[in-house]
Amino acid sequence: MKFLLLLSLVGFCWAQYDPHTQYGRTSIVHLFEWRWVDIAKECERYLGPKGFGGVQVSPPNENVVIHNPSRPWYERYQPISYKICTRSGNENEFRDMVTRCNNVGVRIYVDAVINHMCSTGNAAGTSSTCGSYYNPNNRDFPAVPYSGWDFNDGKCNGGINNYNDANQVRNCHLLGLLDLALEKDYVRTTIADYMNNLIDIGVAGFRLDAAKHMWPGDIKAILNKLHNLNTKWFSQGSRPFIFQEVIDLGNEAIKSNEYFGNGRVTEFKFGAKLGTVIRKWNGEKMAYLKNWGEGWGMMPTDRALVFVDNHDNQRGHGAGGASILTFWDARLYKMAVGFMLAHPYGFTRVMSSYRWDRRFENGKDVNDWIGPPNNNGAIKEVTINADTTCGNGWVCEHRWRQIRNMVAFRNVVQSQPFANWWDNGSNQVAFGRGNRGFIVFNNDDWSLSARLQTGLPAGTYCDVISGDKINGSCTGIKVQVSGDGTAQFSISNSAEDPFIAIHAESKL
Ligand code: QV4
Ligand code: CA
Repeated sequence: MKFLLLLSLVGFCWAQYDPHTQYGRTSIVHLFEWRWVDIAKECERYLGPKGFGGVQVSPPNENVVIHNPSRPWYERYQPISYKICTRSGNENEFRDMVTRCNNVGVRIYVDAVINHMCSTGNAAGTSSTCGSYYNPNNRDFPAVPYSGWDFNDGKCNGGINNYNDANQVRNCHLLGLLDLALEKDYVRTTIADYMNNLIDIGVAGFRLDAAKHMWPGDIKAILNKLHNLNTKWFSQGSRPFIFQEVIDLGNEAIKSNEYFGNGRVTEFKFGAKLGTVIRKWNGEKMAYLKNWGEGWGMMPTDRALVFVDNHDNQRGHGAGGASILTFWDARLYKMAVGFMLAHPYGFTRVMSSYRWDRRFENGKDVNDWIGPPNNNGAIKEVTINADTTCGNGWVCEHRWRQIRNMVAFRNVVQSQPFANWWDNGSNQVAFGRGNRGFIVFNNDDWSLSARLQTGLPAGTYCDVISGDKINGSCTGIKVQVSGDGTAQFSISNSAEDPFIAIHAESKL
């Protein structure tokens, strides 16, 4: 009996770290600002067939409508109520998306904005995505309902001036956003009711927005109120997957590890450091990546949610600075995403963006606020071109051959150990994953030519970066692995994509 009890406890506490993706699916994609109807279609036509594990969706709850500037993406981080009613769609469309994605093995993770409501900068009224009335000045949100009692004004009614004062960071206004009193049971229950509605619909878990600004104990109290996942798609007793947005680059009072008890935590050092290495700034070189992961001062791999860029730092918000690689730096970006997906560290999230008219003044993009492609405020449909890329201004990085194929690579090498590291002491490196996969990078200004131990069985393999294995033949480079596991690699430094990846399922 004791063993069973232990098992259930381990199972219970373990689960917040488990994304509950279908077996063999190891990454999720952030379809930033997509409409629910488009996500449902993408699950069925692409994400399911291509082995994606799930989708992080933009906040589904009613938000403020900002007209100055005109409908910025960030209005969705200013809640008005917990009605599932935004520019991405209504509750029926949300339900339909969750059902259709789950039915093809693709999970849905909700961006939960539960630290705050809208900013004090908004005038009272009904300028909201579902028409609900609100008055930030007297903390009146009747569509929840929240009133003055439910906010932290008694503790702090100013901004966060000192990020080394944990009380300020948790109890004051992040960016002027009205801070909820999460120690109150009424507030905790109201938030849990919102999240439980989503859980009962069939979502697999949550991104907790601005988690650094919430006390870990308050988060835990809310999580303890959450239902188990819907047994229509998840096994009995499954707990919601939790990943908490905590930006910890090591220079503030608040540390990621304070949040480990609640679930996984976003590892922002990952993208910031990898961007610096791939850009070869500050004397960094890829040869130093031999001990990538905890060796670089990052959190334990089983607590980390990792990514190259996110919706904030791809446009200069949040953290990471100029080193962050994005789709705007396509060639280097593909290398960084390829490295992330091949390496065993962390649970991986791929970014999927929209283009906007960047305009730099004094080094800052003054158009960093621009929202998703739209027709007079209505988000545009994600159209799919004949070459499988996206139209209407959607970037669809997750559909780029190199990235899509590396998502599959990660699935094929799942649970295989990091192996057969090689480097030239500079920016030519290679490593494998057991006997299931191998990847080689040339980020030097000269060509790579080397015979390397791949760890793979003998045979002819299709390089999934330069092409695809289609009907048993390869549309790209072919790699011959000998009986001793070695293969000759040649990569020009001027190649379109100066890296090669092969794996057990790309064997011809
Ligand atoms: C302005 C002033 C404030 C003033 C306020 C008064 O800057 O000093 O008090 O007006 O009204 C937008 C504007 C911002 C404005 C604010 C409130 O950019 O200038 O404040 O609205 O009107 C996103 C955007 C923010 C945006 C916010 C709310 O990034 O620019 O603010 O949404 O619309 C820290 C946190 C981290 C956070 C990161 C951005 O630790 O948690 O900052 N990241 C998450 C999300 C992010 C989101 C929020 C948190 C807030 O990833 O997208 O901020 O929910 O690092
Ligand atoms: Ca707070």
